[in-house]
Amino acid sequence: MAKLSKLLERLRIDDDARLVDPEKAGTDCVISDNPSTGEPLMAVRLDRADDLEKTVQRCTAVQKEWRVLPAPVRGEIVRRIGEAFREAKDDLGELVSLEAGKIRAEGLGEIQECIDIADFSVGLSRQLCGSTMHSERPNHRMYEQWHPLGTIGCITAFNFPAAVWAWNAMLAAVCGNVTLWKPSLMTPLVAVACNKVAARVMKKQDLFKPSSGDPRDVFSLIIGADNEVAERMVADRRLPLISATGSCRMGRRVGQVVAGRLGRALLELGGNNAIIVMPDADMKLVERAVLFGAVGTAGQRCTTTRRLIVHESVADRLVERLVKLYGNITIGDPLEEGTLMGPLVNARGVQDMRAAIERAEQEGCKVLCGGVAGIERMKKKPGHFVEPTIIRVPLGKVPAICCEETFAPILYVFTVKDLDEALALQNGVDQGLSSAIFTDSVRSAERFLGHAGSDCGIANVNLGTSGAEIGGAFGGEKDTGGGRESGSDSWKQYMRRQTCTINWGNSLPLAQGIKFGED
Ligand code: UN1
Repeated sequence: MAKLSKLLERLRIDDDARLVDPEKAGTDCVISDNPSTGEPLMAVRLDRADDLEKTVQRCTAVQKEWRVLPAPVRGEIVRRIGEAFREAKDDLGELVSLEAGKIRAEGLGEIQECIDIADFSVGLSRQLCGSTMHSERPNHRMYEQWHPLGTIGCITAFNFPAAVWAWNAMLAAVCGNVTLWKPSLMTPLVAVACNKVAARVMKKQDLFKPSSGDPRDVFSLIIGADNEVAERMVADRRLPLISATGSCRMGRRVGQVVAGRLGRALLELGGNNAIIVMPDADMKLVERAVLFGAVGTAGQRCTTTRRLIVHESVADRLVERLVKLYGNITIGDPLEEGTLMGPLVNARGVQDMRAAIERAEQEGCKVLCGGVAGIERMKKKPGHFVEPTIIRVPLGKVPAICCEETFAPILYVFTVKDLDEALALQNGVDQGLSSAIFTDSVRSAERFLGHAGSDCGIANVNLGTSGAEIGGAFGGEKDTGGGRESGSDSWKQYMRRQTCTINWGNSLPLAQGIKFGED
């Protein structure tokens, strides 16, 4: 606890009015637990529907002024936020480890992702370009331009408690929008801390001084229960875009409600990502990629490798190697040097993992390591630890459980005869986020990348399914929701396109050569 108070002090959120001593917490609070110990870290006061209403009003007001600030000036402010994240990186990374259970390297990586997207957004602030077209009419000019949307509702999950907000908020900010962030109730402290980093910069800067309202409202935070806050946000017409990360079930609900009001939804939902291993693969690379992809973040990334689809000629040897490597993984305190796998986020995560393993066994699969026995062994430790698990699927079968996303370190191994079978298996699930093939054959790689290849939003050759850079557009197809966040031209989703035609002549010619009255 002393360690936590020091950390909160360094992050300068120790005196935040939202934070409450867990022992004094009432029903108006959510308790943030340390998944490594199962003990409360802190209680955080929940916002209610009327807080949401006031916040949306403040967002709407400040956005009216933020949108007319030149984009490069907005970029300069985002640059300073990126700098502030650089300064706070170690402490924020540690808080991510404490609250979400990620090992230190991954906690730091997450904050680096915030810094990277801030840098990307700074450059973007001078490149929000539209095209110019040639008009079919004489003395006419036609072009398109991009305007801000308004206030973006951003709903994030526990597993990337900082980065996914940053992907949305930094892009949204340079585009002239305000972001209203609703974080997961499992990671409210990271949200308070990240929000504070942005708020302090907004307060100190002298480039944006709105005549009404507070510049800090450009990055707004609402911490509340789903029925009280998220449901209302999703239905609120003042939020033209809802960007939501989470389960397919949650996304389906968000998508339907937002569509009902003809709003925009940017959905980043479940994955069921596979690595295909061909006989000509570099096995050293495969082993490393599988370890990071399947065991990293304790299997709690949406990009986690959940299925390994291996050519029959190399399957047994690879599985044997992996079982050996899994046996050497250090599981424990995420902040301790040498730990490779921290805990699952809560007891529910452990229950879900156990249930998935049991179902797999009922469906004829064989647990090669970890498993229910691993969960039992880990009960010796406090917190929500499990052992990473490899499960071999019987030949020619696709058990139903392997088609679901279980947010835990379970790797299902399939054996196939050729690339056709591998691709059919890989694409034969509802989710379509990330995919990878390991091969030294140009033909296999290109087939995997071709139109009849991987159906996922992300397709990698000789690298794993997780750990994408921010520069590319991030997201997936089918039940993954179709949204694209982060790099490339994802910014367009945060803006509205306007097609403009200017007549600088003395007559009014009509398009399609239509004659209407005189001229
Ligand atoms: C997520 O799990 O919601 O590609 C996002 C990755 C990370 C982002 C994951 N950069 O694994």
